[in-house]
Amino acid sequence: MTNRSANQSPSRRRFFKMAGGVTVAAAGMGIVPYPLKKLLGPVSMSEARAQTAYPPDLFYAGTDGWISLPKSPSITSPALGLVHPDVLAPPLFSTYIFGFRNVTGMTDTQRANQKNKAQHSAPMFWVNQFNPAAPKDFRLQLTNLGLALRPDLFDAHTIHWHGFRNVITFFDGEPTGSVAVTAGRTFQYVYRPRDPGTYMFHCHVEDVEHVHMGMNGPVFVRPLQNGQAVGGFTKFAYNDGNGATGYHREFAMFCSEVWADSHWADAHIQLPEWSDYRADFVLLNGRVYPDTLAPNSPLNLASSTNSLNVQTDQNGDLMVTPGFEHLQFQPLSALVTCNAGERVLLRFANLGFRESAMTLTGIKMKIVGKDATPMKGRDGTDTSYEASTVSFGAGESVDAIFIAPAHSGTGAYDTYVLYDRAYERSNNLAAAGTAKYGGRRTEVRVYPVGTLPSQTLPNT
Ligand SMILES: [Cu+2]
Repeated sequence: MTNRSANQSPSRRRFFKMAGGVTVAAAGMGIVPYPLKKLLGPVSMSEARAQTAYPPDLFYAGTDGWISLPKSPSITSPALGLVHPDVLAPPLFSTYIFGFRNVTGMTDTQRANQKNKAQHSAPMFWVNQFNPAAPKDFRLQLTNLGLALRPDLFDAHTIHWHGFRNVITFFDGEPTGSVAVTAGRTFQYVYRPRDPGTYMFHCHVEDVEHVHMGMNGPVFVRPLQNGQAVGGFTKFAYNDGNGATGYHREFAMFCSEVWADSHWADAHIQLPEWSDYRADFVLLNGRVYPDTLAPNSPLNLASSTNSLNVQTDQNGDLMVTPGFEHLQFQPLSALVTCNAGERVLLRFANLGFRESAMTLTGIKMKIVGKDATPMKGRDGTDTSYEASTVSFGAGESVDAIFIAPAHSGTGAYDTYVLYDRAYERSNNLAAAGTAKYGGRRTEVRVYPVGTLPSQTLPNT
C-alpha cells in the first residue's frame, strides 16, 4: 500500500510517467468519429490504468447477508407460505440478501469479517462533477468476499453505475463488456463524472438476481455550481445558472423490492421462477414502514466525505442505534426533517422492477430533474412542473424539490406523509387495518423556522 493521499490529484505528467512515458489509445477508440471523441473525452487506457494504482476514495465489498422485514403474525397471507421469515435466518432477521458494504479504511481482518454481513440498500455515495480546472477522478475499489451461505455459488460481482457516461467501457461493470470481480479478488473503478444529477448503482452479474437480492443503492453527482452563491443558494441539484434547483436539505429516496420466494430460494439452493415475480415487500432506503422512520445507524461524521459512513466496532461490524438492533444491516433512514420555509431536494431512484408512484400529501413537489437531466428544453425552456405524485419506472430517477410550509404552531413538528400510491397492494400483504406493517411509506416532519441546524450530510 502506498502512502499517497486519496485526495491527491495526480498530474497528467505523472500518469505518463507511471505508464512508462507511452500513451496508448484505448482499444477501439481509434474508430470513434472525432465529434463523439470530443464529447466523450475518453481517457487513454494507460491513463486509466495509472489511476488504478492510486488508493481508492471508497472501498466497497460484495457479499451475502441478512436483513429484517416484518414478521408480524398479522402477515398471514398464504402467498408468503413457508418462505418468510426464512428458517435459516439468524435471530432478529428474516431475509437472505446479496449486498455491498463500505469497508474503507478497514484492516484486512476487519474486512474479511464482513463476509455474510452485507447491507441493503447499498451504501450511498456522492461525487463532485469533474472540474477541468482541478482534475480529480473518483476511484471506487470493489472486493468480492464471497457468499458465506452459498460457497457453491462462486458468483462474481461488479459495480455498474446506471445511466453513467463512462470514459471507457472497462469501468462499466456490465460483465460481458467489461470485467467482473470474482471471489477473493479486488478491482478499482475510475469515474470522471461530467453530468450532475441523481443516479443509482448495482451489481450487473446475473443482474435480475443480484439486483433483486439487494446489490443496489443510490449515488449522485454534485454540480460544479455548488459553493457559488446563485439565487440565494449555495447547494444545487444542477448547474442551473439561476438557483432554480437550489436547496437547503437533500434526502435520497431509494426504491427497491423483495420477492420473498426468490430470497428464500437463493438461501435454500433452489432456483426461483422469475416469471412468478411478485413484490411482497416494497422498500424505501432498504426499510419498510414504520422502520423507515427509525434513525440512521450511528454515523462516523469525520469520514463521511463521499458517503454516509456508519460507525463500526473493532471487528469492523456495523454499529446500530439501541432499540433498532434488527436494522443493523439496513442503516439508512427515510425520515425527512426540515424547518418551515426551507427548500428540500428529494432524490428518488428506483431499482425495483415495478413503477413507483410517490405521493407527498399536502405539499406540492417541483420536478426539476429526471434521469440525471435538468428539466430544460433544448432551447433552454424551463420544463419543470409541480405535482403531488411523481411516477418513475425501474432504473429511473427523479429530482423533486418542495418548500416546507409554515409550521402550524401546534406540537414540535407538523407531519406530512410521503408514500407509494400502490400502498394498499404493497403493504407487505398485511391484512386490512394492519397498516402498521406497511411498505413504502415515510414522513416529512416540518419544524418551526430555525429549529434544526443546517444540514451537512444528505439524509441527516
Ligand atoms: Cu453481484
